[in-house]
Amino acid sequence: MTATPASPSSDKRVLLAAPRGYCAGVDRAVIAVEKALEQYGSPIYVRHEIVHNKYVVQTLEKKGAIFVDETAEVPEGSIVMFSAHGVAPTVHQEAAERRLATIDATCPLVTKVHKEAVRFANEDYDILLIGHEGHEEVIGTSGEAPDHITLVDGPDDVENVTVRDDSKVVWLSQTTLSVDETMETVDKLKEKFPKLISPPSDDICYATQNRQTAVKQMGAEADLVVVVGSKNSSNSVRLVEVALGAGAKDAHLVDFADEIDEAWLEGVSTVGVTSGASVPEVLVEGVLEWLAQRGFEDVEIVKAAEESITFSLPKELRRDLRAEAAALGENR
Ligand code: 0CJ
Ligand code: F3S
Repeated sequence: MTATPASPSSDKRVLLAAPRGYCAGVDRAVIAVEKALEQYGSPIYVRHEIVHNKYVVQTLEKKGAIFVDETAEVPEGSIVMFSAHGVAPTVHQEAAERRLATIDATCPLVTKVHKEAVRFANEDYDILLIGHEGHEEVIGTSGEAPDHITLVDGPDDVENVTVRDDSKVVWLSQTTLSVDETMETVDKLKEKFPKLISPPSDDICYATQNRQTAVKQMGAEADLVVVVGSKNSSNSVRLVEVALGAGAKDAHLVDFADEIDEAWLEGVSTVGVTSGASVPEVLVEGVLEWLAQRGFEDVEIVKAAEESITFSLPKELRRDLRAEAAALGENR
């Protein structure tokens, strides 16, 4: 009898980031659209993608949400919801002029930055807003104090920045930036404006920071990092950059498992997996299944932080849900 050699145990493994996926602001915004559809019926208009995720938008469209770019596209008298990224005050005015009922799903952590902008503008500071030009959140925050805010789009943009009075300058930022790149921008700004003051608390939110910390922890060990997220999702795109910066040999952003290229797996034994703050877990599960079918069945969690933060629903929605609950109680 000839002995069959034991098959070598697989060295293929997955490192799965924790935390990943939905943050408190996204969870609240997506539930707000679903609850609004239940409460008022379809259609509910949503100005801008509620969050930057293809699957979320497609799923809510099927349930009766209509996504528009501008408030002007919403029929007079309808309901419009504002996305998690926030809007400028002019958008609230336009909605009022069109007699629209509004539900504001702006993340409370974005609202916090808007309030900081208003406060520093009232004190006549020049505000250097670090962020990506054209991003919805930056447009909304800039709209709070357009005469006081100058956008700084990364370290290379610092040389172009001018201020009125360099003894009265503050920096603020978009919530979903790379922490390290933002600190590089701030250091350069401080060289140029030594009296520059910092925001009272972190503008880059807890969820952005934690997802970057987790991907950094796995980066050095990963031959490939798969980040689940959409191309227009700033925080998801940053995870790819952070993974590469932390030493991952390769990293890609995919919306769905079927976008993964088999060729990326050549010579790969460790695959890191994570997802942006706007990504439902079902999409990560799809990626894990796809990898398991190719021998990557072993999954180790790389845990960077515990998250327990939650936000209550937008106040307009809470008011109407409460009123309905009260009416139901009276009729019992
Ligand atoms: O701006 C936000 C309040 C973040 C929302 C969640 O992520 P996402 O992908 O919709 O938006 P970013 O492009 O800002 O990351
Ligand atoms: Fe808010 Fe941060 Fe999520 S700003 S929507 S908690 S990514």
